[in-house]
Amino acid sequence: MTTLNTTPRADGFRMPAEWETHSKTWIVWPERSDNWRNGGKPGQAAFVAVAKAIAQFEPVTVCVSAAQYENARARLDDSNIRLVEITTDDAWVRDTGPTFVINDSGEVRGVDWAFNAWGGFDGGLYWPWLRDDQVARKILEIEGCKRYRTDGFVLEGGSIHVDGEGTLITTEECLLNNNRNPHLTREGVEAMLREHLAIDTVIWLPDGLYNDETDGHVDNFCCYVRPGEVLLAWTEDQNDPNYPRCQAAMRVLETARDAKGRQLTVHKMPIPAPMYATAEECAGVDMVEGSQERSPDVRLAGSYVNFLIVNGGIVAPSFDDPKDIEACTILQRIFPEHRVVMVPGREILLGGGNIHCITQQQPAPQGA
Ligand code: KQY
Repeated sequence: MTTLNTTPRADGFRMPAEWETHSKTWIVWPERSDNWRNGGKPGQAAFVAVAKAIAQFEPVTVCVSAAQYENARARLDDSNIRLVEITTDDAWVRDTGPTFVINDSGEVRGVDWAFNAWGGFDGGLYWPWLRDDQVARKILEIEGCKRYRTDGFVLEGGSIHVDGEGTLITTEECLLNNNRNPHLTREGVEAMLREHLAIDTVIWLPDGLYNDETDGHVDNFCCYVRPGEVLLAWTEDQNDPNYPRCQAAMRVLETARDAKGRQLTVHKMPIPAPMYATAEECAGVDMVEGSQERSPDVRLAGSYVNFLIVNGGIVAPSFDDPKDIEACTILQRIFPEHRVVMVPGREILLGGGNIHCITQQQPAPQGA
């Protein structure tokens, strides 16, 4: 495999928007029992539902350990789902996989960001994380894609969203957190984003969703839906700890200009009613030193914004909440050319994220 010592921007590559055509979507099979309750079985069923929903629209590759290969192959009984054996620490390929970049000559390459399990020894969610830090390199090797490695610069794919036209949205809570790149200023972080994703404008939201264990990943809070238009998780309830976060984000988005000089249209997506793990669900998670402890007192960071755009479809979480129908209607209105498929998201939420967090799209070559 070739690791380049240039940057994507210098080589004429950019990160495409999620709605640009994909060649496939990647998923990693969940199995660690200190994150996924009951030995990972309910989580695996949830991931199967997501993989099959995506496979209606585009090919899916699932990375799985040798120990789980047989089980995963049997459960993922769909001719559009390929399995490859990869050792991982957990199952969040949005954050551990490569960020793919493309050029106009039909080439796809990947950025392999350094990964420290969402904060290393300062609030990170598990140790060791070496296998997860290797996931991007292994995927790029399987795909025969050239690689850019950002040794010393930590970033997770869930902490950024782009419009494919030079603008990126992120949160200060995550990218300026001391547990990611304490050696860099805001300008230093922006310089890395500019060079590796061909970004001209960074829009900084102050925070992500309340209690998001990733330190406020933007993909659980706000996303691009088309150039010049974003979808923001929203509550009108002043007693909800998300209220000031939503207000602060709205103030930024209302005054922002993107890389093309456009003002943004902001669509609102209601936040589902507060959700908590039950005592029984928490008891099903193995307790291991250094891993995230689960408690029925801690509100889960549930969000309908944590969906994936695929070729002709939207795969979004439902929560058995009356707002599920409204969320589906909003997504269908915003994406009239796509078919919205809702998949139960509670089990993935119990693990700490949702559909966008467990998927990584690989763009199709353009202009080839
Ligand atoms: O992107 C994400 N939401 C990852 C969350 C990791 C949670 C580990 N418990």
